[in-house]
Formats: sequence, C-alpha cells, structure tokens
Amino acid sequence: MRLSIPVILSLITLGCGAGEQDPPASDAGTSVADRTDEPASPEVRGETLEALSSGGMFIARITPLVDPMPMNEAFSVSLSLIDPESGAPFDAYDAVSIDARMPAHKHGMLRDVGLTPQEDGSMRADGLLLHMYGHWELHVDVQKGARFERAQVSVRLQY
Ligand SMILES: [Cu+2]
Repeated sequence: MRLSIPVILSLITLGCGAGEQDPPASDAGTSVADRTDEPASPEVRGETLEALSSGGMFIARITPLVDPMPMNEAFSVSLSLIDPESGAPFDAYDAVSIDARMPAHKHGMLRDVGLTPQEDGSMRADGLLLHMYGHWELHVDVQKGARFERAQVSVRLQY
C-alpha cells in the first residue's frame, strides 16, 4: 500500500518535465489563480488559465472544475471575461463561445459546449471533452458588433 505513494510522486515529477525534485518551499504558492471574493468551495478546481484576447478587448479566465483535466471524459470549466483596463467583469459583448482544438492534428473537440451564466457573473461550460492526449488549445471567442476576438490558452494532457 505504501509503495503506491512514491510511484505516484515520480510520475508527477516526470509529467512536469523539469529536473527539480522538490520546488523550494518558499512562501506563497505558485498559483496565480484569482481568489478575489470566492467563498471556499467544496468543488475541486484546477489552476486558472488566463489569456488576453487577440485585440485586447477582454481577458478570459478559465478554471477547470476538475483537476487534472481528464482525457476522453466530459468535464466543466468556469469562464470569466474581464475588462483589461478596469479589471471589472466584461459583459459588453453580443456573443461568446468556448471551444478546443488540437493544432498539431488540425481537429477540434467534436462537440459544442454550452455556456450557462452564473450568479457571480461568470459562466459555466459543461461538456468539454478532450479525446486525445497531447497539446490542446482552449479558445474563447467573443463577438461585439463587427469585432471578433479570440483568447486562447494551451493545455497539455499527459499520460
Ligand atoms: Cu489529436
């Protein structure tokens, strides 16, 4: 039973690809996830991924509601759009969507993902499904009048 612990740890180390065994135990964590005024949630949440859109119209923050993101299994993320200048929630858009692609394989996610507005101003996307290991890009597309901008973050699904 005890044997499984070192095995798991070594897999994690390999998965990170870095040479360091133990990160220095300095203060604070490495996560830059925003913890604004969120209540403590029993829900598992992964690291928040953040990207500025192509034309600087908005920042997309994507927090997986599972950690790690699974392979070939539907999961959900929380999506927030932020105004880069004011830092306030960005809601002055006409349409928003989220999708995923594997650029190296030139294919997408094979399904559409609906977005459900949440009380805190974020959106919840259910039913994302990454059906292969490897490098994926999550796209958040926003249309505002004639403007169309995309924010994208990279995700690597590893064995
Ligand atoms: Cu692929």
